[in-house]
This record gives sequence, C-alpha cells and structure tokens, in this order.
Amino acid sequence: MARKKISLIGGGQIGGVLAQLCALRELGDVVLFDIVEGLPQGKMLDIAEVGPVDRYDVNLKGTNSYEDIKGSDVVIVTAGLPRKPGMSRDDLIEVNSKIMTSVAEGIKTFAPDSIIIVISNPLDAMVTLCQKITGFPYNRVIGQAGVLDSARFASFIAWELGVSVKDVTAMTLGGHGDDMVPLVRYASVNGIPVTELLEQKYGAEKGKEVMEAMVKRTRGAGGEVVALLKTGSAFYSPASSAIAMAESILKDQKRVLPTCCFLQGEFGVNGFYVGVPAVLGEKGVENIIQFKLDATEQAMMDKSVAAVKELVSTLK
Ligand code: TXD
Repeated sequence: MARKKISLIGGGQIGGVLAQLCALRELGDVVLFDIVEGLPQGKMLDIAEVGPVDRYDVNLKGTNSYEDIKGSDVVIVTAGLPRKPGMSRDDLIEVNSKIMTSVAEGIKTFAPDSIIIVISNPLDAMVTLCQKITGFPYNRVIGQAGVLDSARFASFIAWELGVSVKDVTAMTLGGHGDDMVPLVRYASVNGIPVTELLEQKYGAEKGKEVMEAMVKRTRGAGGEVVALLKTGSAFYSPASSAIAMAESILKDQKRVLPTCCFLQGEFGVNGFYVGVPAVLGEKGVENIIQFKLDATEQAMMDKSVAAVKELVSTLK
C-alpha cells in the first residue's frame, strides 16, 4: 500500500499538535504549511528529531510553499485567528474569510484530489467558503466540530456519573455555535440511557436539571477554555478530534462521526453545512445517517440551522 500523505495548513497551536499526532500514529508523511517563515520548519524539525524516542518513522516537512502539498490524500485546515476572551466564534468571520480564500485556492491548485477537513472558525461558514472556492464535491470538503462537542458532552456525563469516559456515548448535532444540539435522548452508558441513570441518582426533576446543566456547559465549553487560557482557544482536543476523522478516511474505517456536512434535504435542511452523523471512509463522506428527531430536538436543530444560515449570509 502506498504511503499516505497528510497536509496541515496552519502551523499554530492546533497545527503543531496535529503534526505530532499524525507522526505518533504513523498515519503517513506529513507536511505542515504556514505563511510565517521558520515556524512550520522549526516545529517539524522538533517533532522529527524525537522519532527515535517515540519510534515513528514518517517524513515530516515544514514549508511556506503550497507546492509541497502536492499529492495529499487529506488536508486539514487550521489557518486563521483563534478567539480571545469575550469574543464569539462569529467575530472571526471577516479576517478568517480572507485567510480561507487564499488557503482554498492553494489547495485547489496543488492538491485537487484531496479530502479537506476544515477546523478554522467560524466553522460552518469556513467550510462553506472552502467548498465554494475549491469547487470540490461536497463529500470531499467537511468540517470538524461535532467530534469535539460530543466528546465534551460525554466527558461531563462520565464525570457526573463517576463512570469511565470510555463507556459513555453522546452526540451533538447542528452548527458549531452556542445553539448546537446535544442529543440528550441518545446519551448512554454502554447503551443504558443517561436520563434513566440521572433519574435513579437524583429523582426525575433534579435529574433533568443536572442534564440541562451539562447541555449548557457543552454549549459553552469552548468559551470555558478560552476564558482560562486568555491567549487562544482549545488546541489539544480539536486536533485529536480531527485526527479521528482523518484516520477514518485514510484507513477507510467507515466510522460514524458527527461531521459538518453539506445537507441536501437530510434532517429537513437543504443547501447548508451542518453537523450530522456521517460515515467517513476513503471517499470522504460516504453516507449521512438519518433518524427521526423528536419535536424538541427538531426545534433545537431548526434554531441552530437558522444561526448557521445567518452566519453564512454574511460571507462576502
Ligand atoms: O473545533 C473546532 N473547529 C475548533 C476551531 C476548536 C478550537 C479552535 N478552532 C479554530 O481553529 C480557532 O478559532 C482558529 O480559527 C483555528 C486555529 O486555531 P489555533 O489555536 O491553531 O490558532 P493559532 O495558534 O493562531 O494558529 C493559526 C495559524 C498561525 O500559525 C498563523 O500564522 C496561520 O494560522 N495563518 C495562516 N496559515 C496559512 N495561510 C494563511 N493565510 C494564514 N494566516 C494565518
């Protein structure tokens, strides 16, 4: 099997962790691109030099030239500014749109057959823009938000119930904003509904309140990290989340991961990028898994989609 190639556009906080994770998992050869001279070269040299300790053997290259991304199977984009305390993700749209425009042109020219995973914020708008400029088919341009938002939700549930995070499944749908939709009904501990476990622990009413608080914390979880860091946003968790998606694509694993996908009628949404469960394999999005939302969930989904629509409408 030919060795895979992953290119990372943006060599900042998330980009650096992405590169290290690609190396540790030997996903393939890795190129790290940034416009700042020396930054991607320095990070990749640093990661490469510890191969003998961590025992990975892949080619790692830092670059300021798009030529080097030629032949990429997967491209992950983190180029763009992160939030500062008090900012919403949407405040980043103007400056990050300009950056995304140049990035998408670079990918279109030099890696026309790649599958793109966008991480830059505001996520739903940046994926939309990236697809428009590259003109790639929708299945090959996707965004990372749901894997992380879901992991945060699952973490809070595990901590609350005192069980291993490994045994909790939970999922969020919708846009990557304050109106995201954590799916309470389907959150489980090895298949046992979390709602039932909370009711056992606290009684019906208090159980509901505790769940509501976890939903609220999930929605604000990115901001919670920003407020603590003060100088940027979360970077370990978005990197790991995007790597789970990239790995499923590179190894054709067909994992079902909440992914920001272009919808054409699914969940009642037409013509917008929104987070939904998708099968990720060698073709990118190979299937969108649909199921019936109840009235409350559908109302939350509609609200989240409305926010995405409004955000996307401000794209120039
Ligand atoms: O889950 C998610 N989707 C996210 C997204 C979770 C957390 C943060 N998320 C967003 O990712 C965040 O709001 C930012 O928009 C991106 C990247 O976050 P990161 O923390 O890595 O930001 P940095 O450290 O500032 O890195 C950005 C890099 C930096 O090195 C710049 O020099 C570079 O982007 N940059 C560019 N690279 C290529 N091309 C251009 N034009 C460019 N402009 C800046």
